[in-house]
Amino acid sequence: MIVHKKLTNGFEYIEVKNEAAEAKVALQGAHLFHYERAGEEPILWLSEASDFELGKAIRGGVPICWPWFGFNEDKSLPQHGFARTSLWEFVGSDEVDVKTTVLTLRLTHDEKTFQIWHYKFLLELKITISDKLSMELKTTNLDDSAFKISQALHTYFSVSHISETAIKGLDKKPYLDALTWKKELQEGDITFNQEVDRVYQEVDGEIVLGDKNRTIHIKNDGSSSVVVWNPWIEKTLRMSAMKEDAYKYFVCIESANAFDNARILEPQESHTLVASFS
Ligand code: TA6
Repeated sequence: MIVHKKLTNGFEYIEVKNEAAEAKVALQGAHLFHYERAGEEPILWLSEASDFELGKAIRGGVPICWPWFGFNEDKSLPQHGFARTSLWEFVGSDEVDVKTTVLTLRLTHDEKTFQIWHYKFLLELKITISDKLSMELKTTNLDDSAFKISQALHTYFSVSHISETAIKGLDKKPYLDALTWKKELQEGDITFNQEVDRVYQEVDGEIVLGDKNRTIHIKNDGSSSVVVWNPWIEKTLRMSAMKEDAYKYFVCIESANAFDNARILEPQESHTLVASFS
């Protein structure tokens, strides 16, 4: 079942239910903000304090950071780009079988995007909702000049408690610590007892997120960086749309091409970033 919903303030989203899972995707940002397998707790975290307002990014789910990840050199431009606050077009849906639904959304250049970024592009997102969730973000350069993109599927995973959370699969991987801007090497699993904001590089295999109740397997393709972020106590108090204890209940593991892994696309060239969670 696919239902197109609209809030009184004009905010629109698509609700999907099939025998394996349910999901909700906002047209603003093609932002998946709910995904739950039948009979299980939601996999994505969504802030109780999040706004569903045009022009403001939803806090939680899977914001799409594009065409840049993090800050732009021009500090007047929005952090993490404009895709997450732009209105996407809902292209269509395919109920492949009783347990699998595919949604397609797209964003292309217009006068608004030209004010922020001077290139012609097509950005397409395919979301497969089943007992596994998969997201494919395809960028096509429609311009006469090459352009550079960095990007992330900035997934907020819900966890039982951050102190019971461990991430496997990044042992011995180099990372840039975004708190100190130093290059470091991961030793063992990642656990949390303070703020963590790291961009892991040269990532190729599966990443496994475990907490007290469950294990989630994350596979990425077309991506060699993974961002791991939890704001901990102090930063949470300064974040928009987060309650003061929010940091306890999520961790971001982001399927990315960031910093050294930014991609240059020649005219007519495409690149696809894929993330899947099971
Ligand atoms: O991906 C980690 C990060 O870049 C952090 O530095 C943190 O600020 C976060 O993203 C959230 O950014 P936002 O713009 O959504 O507040």
